[in-house]
Amino acid sequence: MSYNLSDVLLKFGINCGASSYGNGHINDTYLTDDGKYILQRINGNVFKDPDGVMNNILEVTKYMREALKKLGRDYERETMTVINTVDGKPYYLTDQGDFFRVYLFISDTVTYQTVENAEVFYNAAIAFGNFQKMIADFPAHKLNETIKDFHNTKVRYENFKKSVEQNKSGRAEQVKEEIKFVTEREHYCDVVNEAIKEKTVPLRVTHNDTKLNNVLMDKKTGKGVCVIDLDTVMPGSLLYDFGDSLRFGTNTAREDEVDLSKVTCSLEYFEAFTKGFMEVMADTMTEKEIELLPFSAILMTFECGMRFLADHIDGDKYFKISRPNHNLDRARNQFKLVYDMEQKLPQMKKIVNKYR
Ligand code: ADP
Ligand code: GN1
Ligand code: MG
Repeated sequence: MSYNLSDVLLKFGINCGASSYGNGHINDTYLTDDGKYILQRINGNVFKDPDGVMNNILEVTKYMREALKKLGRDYERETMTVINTVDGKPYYLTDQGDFFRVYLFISDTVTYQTVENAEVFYNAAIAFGNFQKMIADFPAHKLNETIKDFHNTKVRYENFKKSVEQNKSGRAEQVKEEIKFVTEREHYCDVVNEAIKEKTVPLRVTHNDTKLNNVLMDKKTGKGVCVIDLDTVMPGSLLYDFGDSLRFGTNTAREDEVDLSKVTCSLEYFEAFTKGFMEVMADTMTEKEIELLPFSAILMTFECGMRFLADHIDGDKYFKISRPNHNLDRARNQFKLVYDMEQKLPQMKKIVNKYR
């Protein structure tokens, strides 16, 4: 569905055009021509409840704004600011059922699509750690579950098996090796679930999508400015945030690199992130959380690869693709990374122990 973006922006009282911006797999992001606002079309296939999503974002950003105000900090830079429509609503629902929202554009920042050096990743870890710390006491009951069982790996596994059984695209026969890679690792799926159940890993308010390009870094200082992409802020485990950052950031290649010899887990980057995250969070972490940090990197990479493979078998219904077999390439890439992390688990444990 294509929209006239100027018409959409008028709904927010903004008289301007806009063009594509950013690299997300789910939503469509645009920057207004005057450089002042970010416009986003939210993927209604993924986020079925616009009120639920926007309510979470409004509550969390309000909470952060108040905290930042008290600290005398720049709350228009360090948290997202939602711009209402002229009717006073936080989003605009189109006749086609899509919804758009607008944020203030946070200027003089950069986002990285890969880790360029260890310092970038260390700074990202501090930013994600601080975000987690800042919302630690946010009342979780105010949050809607915007995507049910988002990081429940067991449920993801069950859904994966359904995708294979249904085989909607007819592609399952061609990916037997990859399916086997997943089923051989079924035992991973319940490790964090069990720890949550037995309360050795506490439920916290977590971000749940801590890719490197979801933190804006200051152009001059390189330090984290603002954690963005708050659609999946929900109760979850700190292990999801830690693991997902490492999934993306320790990969020595892009997430969709097809030359798998380039895909390895950088222990240097693992250490940089661990150092930063532990500096901020170690004093609030339980023994079990610390113990599971290295495994969480494997788990989140495995889960993401399984989701890419399921979507390939479903016929590419969830993640945006820009070439044939894109989701299969992404899945193979993640599985190579899982394999490499499995080999490096002892070294990863040593690094965590160094910073505990
Ligand atoms: P997606 O859910 O599709 O990943 P994001 O919310 O992460 O969408 O936005 C995509 C990209 O747009 C980000 O990686 C970032 O570069 C940029 N971006 C998003 N919001 C802002 C903002 N308020 N200020 C500056 N840049 C932003
Ligand atoms: C999606 O929206 P984006 O590109 O930041 C996905 C994440 C995956 C990631 C893989 C809502 O993140 O869960 O880890 O792609 N977001 C959603 O790159 O499903
Ligand atoms: Mg994003």
